[in-house]
Amino acid sequence: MNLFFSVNNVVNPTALAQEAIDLKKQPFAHEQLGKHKTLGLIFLNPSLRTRLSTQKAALNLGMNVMVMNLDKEGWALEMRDNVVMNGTTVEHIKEAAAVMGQYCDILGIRSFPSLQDRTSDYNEEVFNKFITYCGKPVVSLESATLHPLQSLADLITITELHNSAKKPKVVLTWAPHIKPLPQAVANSFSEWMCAAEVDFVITHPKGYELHEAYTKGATITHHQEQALEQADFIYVKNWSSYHDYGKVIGDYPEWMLSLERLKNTNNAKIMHCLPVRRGLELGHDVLDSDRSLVLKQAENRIYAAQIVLKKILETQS
Ligand code: AN0
Ligand code: CP
Repeated sequence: MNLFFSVNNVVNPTALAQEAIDLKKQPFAHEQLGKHKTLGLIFLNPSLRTRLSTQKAALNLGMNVMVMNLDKEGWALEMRDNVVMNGTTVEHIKEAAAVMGQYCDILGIRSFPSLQDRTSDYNEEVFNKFITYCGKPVVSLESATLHPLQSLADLITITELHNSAKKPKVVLTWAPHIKPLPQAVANSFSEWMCAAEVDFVITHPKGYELHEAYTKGATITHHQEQALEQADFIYVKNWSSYHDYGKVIGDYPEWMLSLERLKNTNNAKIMHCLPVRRGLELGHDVLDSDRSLVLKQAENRIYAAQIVLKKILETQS
């Protein structure tokens, strides 16, 4: 593997999740693999889990890690080609990415969408420039459209907790938020679930339809109540509109889940990638109950990152 950007970079997502579960039992079994190898983690946006779990995963594999908050600590970057840089940008992505590629064996990059220019965001213009100019294997730490390490951790979590021979019913439900958030987590969870052995349902208010490239094979409904019936796992996430791009087109506070709203589910477990706004996106009662898997998901971010870094290191050695 030399790119981890989407589920399409993985031959068998179910098998990869299982390999991560095996790795979790012996996290230090491959600590020679990353010896004298350097991982660079480049952030253009904030992060808690991605930064720390990916760093820990690399340390478990014996790698060195360098972290750069490029948005705050780096020179202002120019992303456009062939412009006269007589404005506020100081350094071009061409040089910046190439330099970081010289210092690192693998690079991880977080770059959120603008939520202004849908074409640029969905063409992954920033992320693709990094790939082109750094010349090293790249792991997405969440790009404009996808968050594959999160989705792999989510698949690991569902695989660990599902305890019946029957396929689990997994529901992705839109949740309220006051700010426009990316579609990346929802797009990504959807494409991983469509590739996994689950019955997958997406529910959201009208106008919050995701780009259909990510939802092929999913059942999609505007009726949340109906979608939740007999659910085994419910994944809660807000996203802004794709069609009215980057807009919050309605508040829908009634879409927030509380324990009361879960009574027709199959004792469903509740998932969220975090960070979560309590009382707005998800009820305090749900987050504080044993139905919540949010901390397990966050823990599994380590093993998602570790199996991906292991695959890349194995390709290099
Ligand atoms: C980001 C998002 O929704 O994509 C990151 C989630 C991992 N969340 C926020 O900006 C609050
Ligand atoms: N879930 C997730 O990616 O969290 P961070 O934004 O804190 O990395």
